[in-house]
Amino acid sequence: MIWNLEMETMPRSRLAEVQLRLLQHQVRRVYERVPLYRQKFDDAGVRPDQIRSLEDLARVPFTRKSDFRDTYPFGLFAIPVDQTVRIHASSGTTGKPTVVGYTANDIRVWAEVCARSLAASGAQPGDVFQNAYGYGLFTGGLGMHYGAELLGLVVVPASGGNTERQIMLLADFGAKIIACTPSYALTLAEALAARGIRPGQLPLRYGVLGAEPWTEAMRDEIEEKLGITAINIYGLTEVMGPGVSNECVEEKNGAHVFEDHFLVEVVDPETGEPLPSGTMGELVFTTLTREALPVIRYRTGDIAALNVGPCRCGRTFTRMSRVMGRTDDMLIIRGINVYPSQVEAALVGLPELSPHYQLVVTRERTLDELEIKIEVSEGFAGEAPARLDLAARCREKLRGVLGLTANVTLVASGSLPRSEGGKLRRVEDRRKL
Ligand code: DLL
Repeated sequence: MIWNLEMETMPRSRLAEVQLRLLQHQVRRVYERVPLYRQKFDDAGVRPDQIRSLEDLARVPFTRKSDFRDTYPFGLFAIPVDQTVRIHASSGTTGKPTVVGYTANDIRVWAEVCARSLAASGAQPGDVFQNAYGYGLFTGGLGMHYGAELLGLVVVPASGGNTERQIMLLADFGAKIIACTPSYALTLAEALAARGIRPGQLPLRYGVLGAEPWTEAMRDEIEEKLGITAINIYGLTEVMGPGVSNECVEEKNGAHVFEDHFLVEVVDPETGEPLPSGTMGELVFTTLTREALPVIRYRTGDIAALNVGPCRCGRTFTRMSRVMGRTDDMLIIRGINVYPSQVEAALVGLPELSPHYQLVVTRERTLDELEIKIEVSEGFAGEAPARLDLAARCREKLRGVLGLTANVTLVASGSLPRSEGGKLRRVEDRRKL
């Protein structure tokens, strides 16, 4: 089902007109209201009135994750904080999170794109929808929640985790659609199998899966083991949350970007030059309608390609491929974004530790595990109880900053690999995706 027929199927020539009008307005607005944007524009010698075509956007400077950090917490807001109705946040590259705000209208737009996403995934008004994305600062839970209500679904706000309860709710309330990370969908599949529940025995038919990278092989496995159609949903906090793009159930071949709200480009990650449709590069988004926190040419770090060709479902919005990689060292562990530099930020100031650490990510069956190896400082001669206590303190501090529990292993001074001139690999990702 197409939720917004008029917008989602409009001719691309008309879409370009809509986008240009919104872009010009948005660029003027941020120039007037957000000091960081004014500075960037001035430095680049670009004036808002010089944006006369969509191509002119290429002259506008990029926004990066570091711009959020430098203006933490509310410096990128285009309105006073007291005019927002909600704040969300995601991991920053250091100890402080990336903060975003929403006006009442931003929440309406977000619900609209999430309703479109759910409808594109196979949901119909009246269906029971189990929302197993985390509720809280993470955008997944509340974003999908509002979209589902707008679409007219019966929402079960299960939030993340607690597999036992998820299964009880699936069986008793009879959800037809579930939203969660793809890795959690596999966890659920195995838990159901362990209880002797066969795929197809539950009313569950569709999964709206995202927030982390996954593959076609994973899709096949999830579809087979859960007996559902698995659909890819993409989004990021800086741009809105879930619902920036979503696959259609008809084709399952690329996620339609909701281009009347999010203008998408693909650029060469090295040079920043725009790349033609079909070429892999870094996704860059400009929000066209967001009021509280407009972002202009935000460099996502996500590597993907666009396909503007027509789609069997009738939507005219361009499709993005799966995210094939990252330009930075961000990891996604159990759906939570983790930067190695956060580890450093969490542990700074503990004299018993050296600044050398390593992250090892594994996947036990379907669940991600993070081990953090930390070298103790040269002089540290703590015996077993002192080591245990130190490890526990590290675990607590890391949990505060990362938002997830890691296994901490203290290792001897000098035992972790050192850089030999090149990039030091602080991360060993042993998951097979
Ligand atoms: O993960 C928003 C979201 C919630 C999307 C629920 C989908 C469903 P962040 O926590 O800010 O926001 O993480 C954004 O996650 O830049 C990608 O690297 C990655 N990501 C999100 N969706 C996908 C996906 C939410 N479908 C970051 N495939 C993004 C691959 C994804 N990577």
